[in-house]
Amino acid sequence: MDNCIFCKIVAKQIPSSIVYEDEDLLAFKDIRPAAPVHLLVIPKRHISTLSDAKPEDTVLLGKMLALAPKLAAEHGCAPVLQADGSLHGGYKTLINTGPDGGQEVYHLHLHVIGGPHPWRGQH
Ligand code: DGP
Repeated sequence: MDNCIFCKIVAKQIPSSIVYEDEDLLAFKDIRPAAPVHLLVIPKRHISTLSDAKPEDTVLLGKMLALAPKLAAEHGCAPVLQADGSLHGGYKTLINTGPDGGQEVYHLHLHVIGGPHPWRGQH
């Protein structure tokens, strides 16, 4: 899509810190990180919002979600069981949808946010 910043990132027309790429997906670092790890997972094909995804996009949506734990592990924020039985680490996955959902960029993206951050302990 012509005026979409994330389509331009997919096309490598503007720079980004890419952490993962395959034929369907791209993942890169958020330019305004809300936490030590803040990645965005996007479909390469333009889908404006989660509400624009079609039933035939179900596998693609599943791929996006399944990539989150892999990226979290690679970036050191997967939950890890400690020797004392406590669980440390972890990350948040988030899709903002539409104005009331806080969506700024209208190309579907999944936030993967890890490390201590202001939302810790909140819903
Ligand atoms: P959202 O509110 O869910 O639409 O979040 C959009 C996110 O995209 C926001 O956290 C900042 C990030 N972002 C916006 N423009 C760029 C960009 O040009 N490059 C990168 N890497 N991230 C961007």
